[in-house]
Amino acid sequence: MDIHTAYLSIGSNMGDREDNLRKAIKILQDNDDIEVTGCANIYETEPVGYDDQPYFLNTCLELKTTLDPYSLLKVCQKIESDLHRVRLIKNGPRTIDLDILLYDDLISDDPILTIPHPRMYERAFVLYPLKDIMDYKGKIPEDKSVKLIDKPYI
Ligand code: PH2
Ligand code: MG
Ligand code: MG
Repeated sequence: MDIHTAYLSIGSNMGDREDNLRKAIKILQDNDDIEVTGCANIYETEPVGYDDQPYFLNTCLELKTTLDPYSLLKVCQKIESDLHRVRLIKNGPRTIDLDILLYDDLISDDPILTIPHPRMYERAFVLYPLKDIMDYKGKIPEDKSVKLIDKPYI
């Protein structure tokens, strides 16, 4: 079976934010079809889009997986529902959000799963952690604050 490389962005701004990130990572690590091969630092980030909500913790992961993109999306959505994510406001507070950023060099404009993630290059909260785990040489927007949480990860 082919092994693919995917990058995810994960974020939380409700409840124990760090614990939510760690729980999501653990569930991914426990999945037989996924190996977590890279973890970025955790950053505390100013909310983007809908401002009137708490700051997020964000990070990014590199995965090796035999799953196709839609199966990986299902895994991400199941983690979101298992960690009790409720959708109240678009772009609003959430216990956990897992977004697929990149999947090999796939380009897909399917509205169900657009890859690369359509807003990733506008978002410092994605690009800062992503730069920790991959060679990203592009510009990073500086309009919102992104602060490294100074703690060893995992
Ligand atoms: N996610 C959003 C909208 N805004 N802002 C930050 N800082 N971090 C996020 O993960 C985030 C956001 C929608 O998914
Ligand atoms: Mg998102
Ligand atoms: Mg999402």
